[in-house]
Amino acid sequence: MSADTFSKVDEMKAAIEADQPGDLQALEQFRIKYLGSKNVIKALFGEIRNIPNEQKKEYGQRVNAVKEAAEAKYNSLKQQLETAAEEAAVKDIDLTAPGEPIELGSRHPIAVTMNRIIRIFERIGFVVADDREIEDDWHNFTAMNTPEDHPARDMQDTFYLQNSMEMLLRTHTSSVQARVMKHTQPPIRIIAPGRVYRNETVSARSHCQFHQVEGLYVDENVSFADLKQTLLYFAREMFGPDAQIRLRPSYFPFTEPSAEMDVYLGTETEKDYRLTKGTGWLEILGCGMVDPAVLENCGIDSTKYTGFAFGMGIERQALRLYDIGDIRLFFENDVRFLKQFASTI
Ligand code: 2U9
Repeated sequence: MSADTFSKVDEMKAAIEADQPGDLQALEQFRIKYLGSKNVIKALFGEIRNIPNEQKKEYGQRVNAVKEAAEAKYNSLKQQLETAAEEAAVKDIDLTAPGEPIELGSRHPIAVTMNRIIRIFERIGFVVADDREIEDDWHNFTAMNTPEDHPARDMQDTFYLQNSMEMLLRTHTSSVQARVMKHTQPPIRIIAPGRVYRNETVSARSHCQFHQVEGLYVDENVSFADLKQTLLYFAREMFGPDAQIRLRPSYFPFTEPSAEMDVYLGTETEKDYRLTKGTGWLEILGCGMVDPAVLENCGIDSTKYTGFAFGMGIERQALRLYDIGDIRLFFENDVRFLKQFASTI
């Protein structure tokens, strides 16, 4: 009985030696058979209870040697076959073939328009400020002098985070400027470009997300004349050296006095006639002197400092610059649309 059992071990040993898996698939079958959780060597170990006590030790050692031989064979074949498979895979590669072409992208027309505006203000000393898009109610509304009952605070107009009227998607980048004022004393001369959100029905003319560039200048003796001259400079850089501007009185909670600025494009071309509804004047931004309450809210002494601020939407200017008919195209990421605006800025 025991001789018979010992010979089974020899047979297994011979079988393992004879087994020559030629590829990784066959090697996996080898692994399952000899080393897997239900492997055949386990049955040999099971036979140990039928072996006389004085032979148990030798039997155990021999079965162990079989197991080790299977493991060694598996490991060395694995390495050999993997190397062979890799070599076979690269053998057919034509190293002289040209690489896959990398598709070149182009700047988004909103980014191009925004960068143009940023460059213009950078030339006269404004520095870009950037901050979060998910804001708290204080920086977006309270600091900006927007009263509790102001319609902008309504859920109809602003996206609040679920279950919290404290956190929201910023409705303007003024919140960035409030944050800068809280940690910096004047002189402050910043522009805050970025994406903002309003709860509006999406149409060809308006969208629930859009981009703004806002500006802020706070120092001693900053006057409305400084505001007007800065904006005239901007209009001439953006629209050409002959550009004319006009300011119409307006109202914003965060500026006093406030105004809206129009640029004269004329009515000579059909496009300008259409854009300006026959008046020649195009409204491009809102502005005003920063309300002293806003300065105080952000820790700036309003008896010592004054400031001006302005804000403009980018989409409308980009629509005009590129003669695009529908604002939704800016947010659809259709490569056929975006490809048309190759630009380096
Ligand atoms: C601080 C104080 C005041 C920024 C300003 C406007 C006027 C304005 C609109 C233009 C089109 C928003 O994108 S739009 O819908 N903005 O008319 N924005 S004054 O006033 C500030 C900013 C920061 C600390």
